[in-house]
Order: sequence, then structure tokens, then C-alpha cells
Amino acid sequence: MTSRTRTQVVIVGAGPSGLVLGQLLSKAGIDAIVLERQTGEHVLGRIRAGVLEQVCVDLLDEAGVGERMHREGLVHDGFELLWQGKRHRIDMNALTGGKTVLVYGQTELTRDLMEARSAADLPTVYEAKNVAVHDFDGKSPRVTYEKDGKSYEIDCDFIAGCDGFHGVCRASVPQGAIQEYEKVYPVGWLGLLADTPPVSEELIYVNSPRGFALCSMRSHTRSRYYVQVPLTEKVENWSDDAFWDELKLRLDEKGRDGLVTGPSLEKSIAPLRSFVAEPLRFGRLFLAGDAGHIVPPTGAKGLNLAATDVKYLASGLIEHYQDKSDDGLDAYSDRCLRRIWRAERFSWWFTMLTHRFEGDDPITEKLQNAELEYLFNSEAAARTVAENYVGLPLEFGEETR
Ligand code: RFL
Ligand code: PHB
Repeated sequence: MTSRTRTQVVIVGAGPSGLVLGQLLSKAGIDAIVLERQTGEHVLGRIRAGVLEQVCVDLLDEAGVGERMHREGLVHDGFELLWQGKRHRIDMNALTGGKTVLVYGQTELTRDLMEARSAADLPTVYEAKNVAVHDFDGKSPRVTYEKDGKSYEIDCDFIAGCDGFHGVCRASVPQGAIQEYEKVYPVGWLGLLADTPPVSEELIYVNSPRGFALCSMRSHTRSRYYVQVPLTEKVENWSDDAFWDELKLRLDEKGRDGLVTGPSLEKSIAPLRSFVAEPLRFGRLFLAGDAGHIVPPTGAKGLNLAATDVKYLASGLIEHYQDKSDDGLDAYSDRCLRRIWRAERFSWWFTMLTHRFEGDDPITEKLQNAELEYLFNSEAAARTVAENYVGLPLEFGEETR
């Protein structure tokens, strides 16, 4: 026996995209059910993003979940680039006329969203197995799933595919209706989280002969560090000591002296990929966040892009229900894709600037050196980086279309 129910929007995935969308829809009085394959604890155990653009911060405020983020998040005015033993500060604030980013972990953000959803008694099904999306090319889409051995079916108006890169929604679109653009880099980031004070007050992006490294943080007492490793590397091969030793080898003397090491709370390897699916809409199925695109984490853009997708999708759905207009939904894919490609470009460029790839020919190294030297000596070049890092304004490029 299959239990049947109905809602307006089924949201597949309870990562940041799905939960923010659920929050925005609920504020507008639109019913939604969120289906998540994993447990809530599993979702919170994934250590990912740490840097939020103002556009993302504003959206979380709009969603009504910004209180702890503002209390505990760290406002950053700039970051450092370390190359050939020298540090160069990108003064984002000065270069962009006062813009900043907020350092606040994706885990904490997800926790705030989960708590808001449960406080408002909004329906979320964790451990929903075999989620499948049906009939989204017609007027009456359906979503089926299983939970605790029972089968369920939800009739709905729209499906939001917020189920990440490996989700079921994009995979359910007929081949030929979707064009995928992909670049896989031959490296990954080995990340370590520790309850130690960060080595510096600001993030440090490092280009060293041994490869890229990043010094980041979650708070004044919790650090997040990354080192570039070959894609074939396994996390089991890395003891905490091996990680700290490798990180030290990539830092300058000041960094080595100031680094406080300690036992890891988490260690994992993330692959680096640039990926875009076009379009992001198939009938009544919409893809948002990592389900539709991936950036290498170097530019800290993934979660921020997810936030803009969700902002556009929520406003399109609200327009549909409140104003009986589908203009927003019809414009959704194009609107998102323009912003996505700009972030893809920046993330790819910043990755190529800061990483070393095995087998790179000598001219690649020379060109990278020339580019870094230019960046260290030109205010115009630094401003370009700052403007992209803090996030281009939502209306960027609209007038030239
Ligand atoms: P998520 O977070 O992957 O969530 C998708 C959810 O869908 C569930 N799911 C399913 N549920 C039901 N049925 C199915 N068949 C399902 N298949 C999957 C999954 O279990 C999951 O819970 O996607 P979402 O919500 O779009 O969020 C995207 C962000 O997580 C991602 O873009 C960022 O983490 C990227 N990222 C960063 N972004 C930033 O903006 N700033 C950063 O500083 C930053 N740092 C990072 C990052 C990503 C990293 N990794 C690990 C790739 C640093 C790293 C190391
Ligand atoms: C992080 O803190 O996890 C982080 C920060 C900046 C990035 C990527 C990841 O570019």
C-alpha cells in the first residue's frame, strides 16, 4: 500500500539550498515537503563552506535565520596570498568601496535552518530512500519514496531539485534535454578541522612549490586548513601529524611559527571540479545549487551561488502563486546561468593561479609567476580579485544584455 499526499512544492535535498528554499516558501505561505536521503546528523557532519557573500547573508536574513550568524560570524575585510615566501593582502574592503565577507560555517548555517524548520513544524522526511521524480514534463508531477519499508507518493505542482551533484533530479532528465559542461582537475583538497586558534586573523591562500594550501577558520578557536593532494590520494594515508607537517612545509616562517596544531575533529578529501548543466529547468522540475553546477572551492563560491539560485527560484514560485505570473519561473534558468558562469570563470581562474599540477610544462609555471607578480603589483588586478571574491552585485551585467 502506498500512502498518498499532496503539496505545492516537493524539495528534494535538505542541504543549504533545499532548507533555504523551504524557509522562503513557508514565509510566503507556500506548502512544501523536504525529502532528504540522509539523517540530519549526517548532513551536519559534512564540513564544507566557510565564506558567505553579502548577497547570501542578506538572503539568510530574509529567510529569518540570520540571528546567530550575525552574532557568531566573523566579518572579514581582506585575505592574504602567500607566494615565494611573500604575503600580499587583498584589501577587499578598500578595493570594493566597503564590501566584506562573513566567515560562518555551512554546518552552523544548516543547523540554524534545520532548527527554524522544525520550530515552525514544517514537514521534512529524513532517510527518505529511493526518491524518484515523475511526470515533471506535464502539469501534475509526482515524487515517490520509501521510508521504514513503506511506500509514499506526493502529488505536487513543482519539484525543486536541491539534491546536490550526485542527486536523483538532474539524473532523471532525459538525455538530450540537458547539456553538461565539465572540467575535472587532477587534484583534491585534503581538509582538516581542529579546535585550535587560527594561524592568522584572515584567510591565507598559499601557492607553494609543494602545491596549494589554505588557512581558514570557523571561529577564533576553531581552524580549518586544506592542502592540495593528488586526486588518487586516500584520507586514511594521512595522520594528523603528516597533515600538519605538510602544511608547515607550504607556509612561510611566520606561519610555521604561529601555527597551533592539535587533534583533528574531521579530515576529508574533496575533488575539484567545474561543472554546469544547461538549462536548469525541465518543465516543472527546477535544479538549484550543486545539483546544477559545481565550482572548485578556491573562490568560495558554491554555497553563494546556491543562495542566488534559491532566491530566484523562490521569487519565481511566489510570483506564480501570488501574481499568477510565470515570468519569474520562465526566466529562472537564464538568470541563474549568467551569474553561475561568472563564478565558474573566477573559481577556475583562481584555481589555476594558486595550484600546481603534475606535468605542467615550464611555460605554464612562468605564466603563473607573471600573473601572480602582476597581481602583487597592480591595484587594478587586486581590485578584480576583490570584486569577484566579495561577489558581483545581483544586477551585474543586466544593462549590457
Ligand atoms: P548539498 O549541500 O550537496 O545538499 C544536497 C542534499 O541532497 C541530498 N540528496 C538527496 N536527498 C534525497 N534523495 C536523493 N536521491 C538525494 N541525493 C542527494 C544530500 O544528502 C544533501 O543533503 O547541495 P546544496 O544544498 O546545493 O549546497 C551546496 C553547497 O553544499 C556547496 O556548494 C558548498 O559547500 C561549496 N563550498 C563552498 N561554498 C561557498 O560558497 N563558500 C565556501 O567557502 C565553500 N567551501 C565548499 C567549500 C565545498 C567543499 N567541498 C567539500 C566540495 C569547501 C569544500 C571543501
Ligand atoms: C573554508 O573555510 O572551508 C573555505 C574557505 C575559503 C575557500 C574554501 C573553503 O575558498
